[in-house]
Amino acid sequence: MEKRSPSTQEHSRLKWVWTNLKGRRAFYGLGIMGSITFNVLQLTIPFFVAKLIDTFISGPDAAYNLEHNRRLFFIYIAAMVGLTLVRTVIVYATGMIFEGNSQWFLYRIRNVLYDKVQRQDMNFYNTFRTGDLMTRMTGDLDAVRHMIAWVIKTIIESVALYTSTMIYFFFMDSLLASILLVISPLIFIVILKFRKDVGPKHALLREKLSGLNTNAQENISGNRVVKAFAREKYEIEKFDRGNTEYSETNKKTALIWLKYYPAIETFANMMPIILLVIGGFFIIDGRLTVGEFAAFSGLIWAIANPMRNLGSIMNEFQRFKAASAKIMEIYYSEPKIKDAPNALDLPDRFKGKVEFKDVSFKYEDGKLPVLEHISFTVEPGETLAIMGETGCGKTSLIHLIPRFYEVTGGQVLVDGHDVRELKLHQLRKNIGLATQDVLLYSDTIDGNIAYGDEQLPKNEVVKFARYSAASDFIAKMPEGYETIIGERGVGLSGGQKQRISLARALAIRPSILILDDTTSAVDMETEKEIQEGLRNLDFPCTKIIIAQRISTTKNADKIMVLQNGHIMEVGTHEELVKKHGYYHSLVTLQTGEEEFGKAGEA
Ligand code: DGT
Ligand code: MG
Repeated sequence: MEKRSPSTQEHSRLKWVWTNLKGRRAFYGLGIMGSITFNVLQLTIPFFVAKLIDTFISGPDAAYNLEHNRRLFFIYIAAMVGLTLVRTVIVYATGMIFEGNSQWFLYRIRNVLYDKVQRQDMNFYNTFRTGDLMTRMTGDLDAVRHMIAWVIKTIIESVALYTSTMIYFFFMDSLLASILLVISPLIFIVILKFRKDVGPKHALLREKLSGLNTNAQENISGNRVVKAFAREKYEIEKFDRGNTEYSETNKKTALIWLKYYPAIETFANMMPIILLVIGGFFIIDGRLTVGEFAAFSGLIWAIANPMRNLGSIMNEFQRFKAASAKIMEIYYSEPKIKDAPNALDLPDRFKGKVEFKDVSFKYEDGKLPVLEHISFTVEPGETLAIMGETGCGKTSLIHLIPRFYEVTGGQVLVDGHDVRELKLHQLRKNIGLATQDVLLYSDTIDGNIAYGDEQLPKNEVVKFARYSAASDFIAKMPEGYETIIGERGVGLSGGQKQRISLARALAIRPSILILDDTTSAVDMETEKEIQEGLRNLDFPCTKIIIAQRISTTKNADKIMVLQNGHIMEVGTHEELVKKHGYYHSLVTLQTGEEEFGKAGEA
């Protein structure tokens, strides 16, 4: 899109607006027709005033007409009043149509954008910052709405008014009209220069706003870090700097118009002067009647004002251009990870076999591979524990199972099928994942646990809370399961949040349960309780558990130790202890010599 010429880009932007007005185009067209009509009707009063003057005041038969043609006089007056009333009704209706349509468009696009954002893959979220996405869905959308509600309407009004007035002028006196017309190209040259100046400023302004929003968003959601480090003053100053820059850029953008404004104003003001001088001579020559002169001067604003409007139209158009580019980027974005055209339709519940075949993986924006040549199999119902030092690739590995990222080599198979052949929705519905960073919604505890299955009855919610050793602390909360969790889980301890997130993962009765360090923040006693719960689930389930504690992993069917993206050791607790490798040293470290001795003998 970047490579296209500016004019084609604008063309496709407007086309995009038009495409999305589908279903409302006729209505929008009606608004446009209304705009044209009421602007042509602006000619009513000057037209009839000219008629009245020439027929009853200054024309050669004025005295006669005043005596014998009274009826005509009243017809003219009635026509003036009647058409003015009609015009008022059309103005009102047109305003309603444009406003209604723009709100309708806004509603529609906002939904599409939200839908697009929701369906994006992880890489998208790594690329776009939340504050920027929010700007797109609010400020940028409003700029587009303004285009539909105001800019297009004003352009049509200006063109209709200018053209109809000019045609009327040509009918009255083509020479005078031509002289007035000569000014117009000059104004256009100035406006085109203005456009060149102001365009980049709007793009910059939009970036600054997005930066400001991102800063605010990150600070609000990370307020506890700010407080912990007592960095409020620093953050306020940082925001103030951004705010000042934004405000300065805004001012500079507004000042650009002031640079061009005097030229436009001079040209626009020349019109009445030209009319006065040349029109005056024409009346003296008898070329122009007094009534016609009155019509010219009563309508001179109708050709000067559209020119004055060009500045703000151009300004708003450039704002639209910057904003719509940002919106269209999301609008046309497609997740890279999506269903294959011939994706398999498996039975709703998977068996839960997970297999990695020589898997390698590298993040799109990363330089080095994170995983290399990983092969293992977990049979349905088995438990695999994954261990390894921080940063060795554990989280990256498990994220390949629900296909959050695409492997760069090898295959990830679930129930014997490459995950790329499965329907994403089906695959993910079968996986219960408790992520390393717990994010709970500002909803009740009940609502959080039942997130994956809204129909879950209350007693089931309690059961899953019991599995994850959360039922006791929930029961002690003031409103039990109806307690509303604050944003990002304010009001709950880390271990409590982890347990609710575990209950949430269990509540969909997944055939594959993946826990990423989910019990790291709970005490040993509770951990034991959770282990017990996980062993006694009332549904079959393959478990893949990332943990650092031997107590969590030792009962697993298989323990896999990763190092630097490679499998270093794999086996049961007993096998690995005998191996005297990394796992062995972990056991020594965590359970002490004595315990290790016992384990070693077993
Ligand atoms: P942990 O949770 O601290 O125990 O560490 P792991 O084992 O879960 O590590 P993991 O898989 O999060 O990260 C492995 C490597 O990949 C590490 O060098 C950081 C890098 N990495 C993680 N996430 C991203 C990402 O979104 N983009 C890029 N470029 N690199 C990432
Ligand atoms: Mg991790």
